[in-house]
Amino acid sequence: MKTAMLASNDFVGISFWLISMAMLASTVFFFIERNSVKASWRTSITISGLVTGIAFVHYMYMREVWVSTGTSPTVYRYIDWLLTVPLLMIEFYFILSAVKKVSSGIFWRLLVGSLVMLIGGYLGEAGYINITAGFVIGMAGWIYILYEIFSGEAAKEAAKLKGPVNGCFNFCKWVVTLGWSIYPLGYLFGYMIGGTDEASLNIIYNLADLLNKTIFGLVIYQTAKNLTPAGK
Ligand SMILES: *C/C=C(C)/C=C/C=C(C)/C=C/C1=C(C)CCCC1(C)C
Repeated sequence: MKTAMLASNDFVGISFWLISMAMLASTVFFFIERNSVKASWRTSITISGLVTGIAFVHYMYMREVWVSTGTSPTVYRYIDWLLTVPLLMIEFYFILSAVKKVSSGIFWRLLVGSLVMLIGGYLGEAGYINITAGFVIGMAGWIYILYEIFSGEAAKEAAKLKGPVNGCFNFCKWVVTLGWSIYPLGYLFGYMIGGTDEASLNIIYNLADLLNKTIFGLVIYQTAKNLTPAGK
């Protein structure tokens, strides 16, 4: 039987602890640093802090579930995703609107696409709809947001920009493509074709979250900082 204390050989549990502290530290950092960047970038930094803050709270619960039961904290993960993923997606809108006027259609399409992706995945994982149907709906939502940032209006607006903002947009775009691909792969191997155990899946998800939430936010912060005049 498992105890409620972290065992020294429980590497999944240790990864939950490490990431929860990284999320806490990032949250404090983003909120404190928010005022050190130009006003037009502050919304983006606030959103980065909200993402890691929401993740921090969920990580506290997730690591508790893992350490005391040894099972995947799926419900907490999805609640976290439901809140943080749309926030991460609308960062693309705020990155663009920090430097130019862009249409709110970008904001709404990214928001709706990410919700379709998550609701499809959850309905499939929780057994409300067929597992494959959930995957297909989820993939459709993801492909839709990838379309928007690779070829849609957001992509066209970003292409007109040069320098650090364009670089930041592109970095974030590849995070959503490569870093995010880990989650549908986990769904595929975990529920549809088999091949992964819960322990490795959780370590992979935890490390992915570090890239997709913390490093994502740090790159936006770094860009904002670059564009803020010295001494501001
Ligand atoms: C911080 C948490 C993040 C960035 C979570 C992202 C989650 C996804 C990109 C999930 C995607 C899925 C699909 C594309 C299809 C199947 C179901 C999902 C929800 C696992």
